[in-house]
Amino acid sequence: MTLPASTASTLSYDNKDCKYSVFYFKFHALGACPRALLCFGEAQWDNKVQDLSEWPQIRDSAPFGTLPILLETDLTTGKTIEIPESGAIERYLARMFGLLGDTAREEVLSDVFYAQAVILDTKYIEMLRCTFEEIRMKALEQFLGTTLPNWVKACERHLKENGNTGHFVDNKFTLADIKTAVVLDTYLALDSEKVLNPTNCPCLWKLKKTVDTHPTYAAWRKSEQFKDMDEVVQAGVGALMPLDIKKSHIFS
Ligand SMILES: N[C@@H](CCC(=O)N[C@@H](CS)C(=O)NCC(=O)O)C(=O)O
Repeated sequence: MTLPASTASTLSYDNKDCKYSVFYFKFHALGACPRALLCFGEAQWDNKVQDLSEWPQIRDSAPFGTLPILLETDLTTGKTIEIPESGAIERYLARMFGLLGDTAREEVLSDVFYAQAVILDTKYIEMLRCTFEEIRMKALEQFLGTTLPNWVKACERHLKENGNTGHFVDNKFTLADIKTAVVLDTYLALDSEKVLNPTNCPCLWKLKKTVDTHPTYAAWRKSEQFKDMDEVVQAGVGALMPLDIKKSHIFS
């Protein structure tokens, strides 16, 4: 991780003229939220796809041997910052683009529901992806029957209290909205219709629509690059469990 010595000025969230590169593999997973945030920030960015076959030779040059990595280039000074760890990248971009709320109250609300989306996604990966073939279908039943509905219920309760604005925090976009909409893509693609539908979770449905119809993000979701990654996910995850990636494109 190559943060410059004087991080105070680098992290002061002034209006720097920057461009960004997201280094990740050719699928959504942990690359999806950083890419979405760059759309919401109307940033100048590109998607650097790491070929899986070349990854073993490159792994040692990554700070923690993993991707995603965000590269920020200050266009005025030419200085670069390399940031690993998806959570750090997401919070950094959210802060840069004013997506962490404007007060401590707003920030903590965003943090809580951001954390919930991260925890749910970690459970999904542990229960369904990194598991044995023999128990995957049983784990899917438990995820769709208990884990996902519990998360949906908690989100609905808060979103309703917030007036069903399509946001977790008042009437403004925060990291929590964006992370939630991103992780929902995966669950919508599963056989989750009983849980994820406009009658059972009207407020989450509205949040998903509010995020996915943001013009810059909607354009990214319709891009060839995004479609290519959809295909990779369909082939890879679809080989492990029933999945139809088209179902994640309800609104864009
Ligand atoms: N805690 C890290 C985990 C990153 C991670 O495990 N990335 C995986 C892809 S999803 C990876 O780079 N795998 C390649 C490897 O481990 O060699 C983060 O959140 O960024």
